[in-house]
Amino acid sequence: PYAPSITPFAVKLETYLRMTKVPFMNEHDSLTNRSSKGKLTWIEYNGQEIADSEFCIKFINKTFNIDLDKNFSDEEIGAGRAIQRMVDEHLYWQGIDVGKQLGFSSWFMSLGVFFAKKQSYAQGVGRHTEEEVLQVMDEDLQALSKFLGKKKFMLGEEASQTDCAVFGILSQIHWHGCGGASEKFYKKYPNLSAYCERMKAEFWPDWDDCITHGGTRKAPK
Ligand SMILES: N[C@@H](CCC(=O)N[C@@H](CS)C(=O)NCC(=O)O)C(=O)O
Repeated sequence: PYAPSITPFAVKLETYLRMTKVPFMNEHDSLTNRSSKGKLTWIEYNGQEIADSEFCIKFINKTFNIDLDKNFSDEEIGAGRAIQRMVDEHLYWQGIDVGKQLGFSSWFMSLGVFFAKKQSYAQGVGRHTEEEVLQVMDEDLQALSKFLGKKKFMLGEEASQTDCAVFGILSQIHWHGCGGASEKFYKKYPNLSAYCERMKAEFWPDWDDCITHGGTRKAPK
């Protein structure tokens, strides 16, 4: 891979840890070592396991007394939450479904092929035609692009929790689009790719050490 993980939720969570400067150590065994909810990406703190990226973030906030929302208005916080839900619970599934249809040439690569078929059917997106899936994916990307506009981060000049979820998902299209349909749509929104590069520069200065360059080497970190 060309991003540190092929799961957007891992990129999201690690970006949050980096943003909040909470020390952490990665274990790259989540394909076999799942959370209590049976999904990838979870944390362990002093023997306590927390599943699901959003519950992990809540736990981190409470444990380390972190409040990244404090400088944002209620309206911004509300919009940020809606965007986080859109990318985690909606745009993600379009990616999974495109993965199912296009196999390795899409942003979720092998993961899409392994998990996608049954799950996306159960979720509902798997019942849409390919054209419909691509259309709603494009609409989500357009919404992100319009909301971001010329701002540095999703909610303004300061990065927020919302940016972690957005970057998690966009990192998969930006670095793992592999010429698939999602990449074609994504290219219509240059402010989103500038945003990805900005997030990478700000929170992942060691990015190159965290990736395997398409599986051609072991990531040094
Ligand atoms: N809501 C969860 C979603 C996690 C998730 O869907 N992870 C996917 C990988 S991207 C997974 O584990 N899929 C495998 C499965 O469902 O069996 C979170 O935010 O952590």
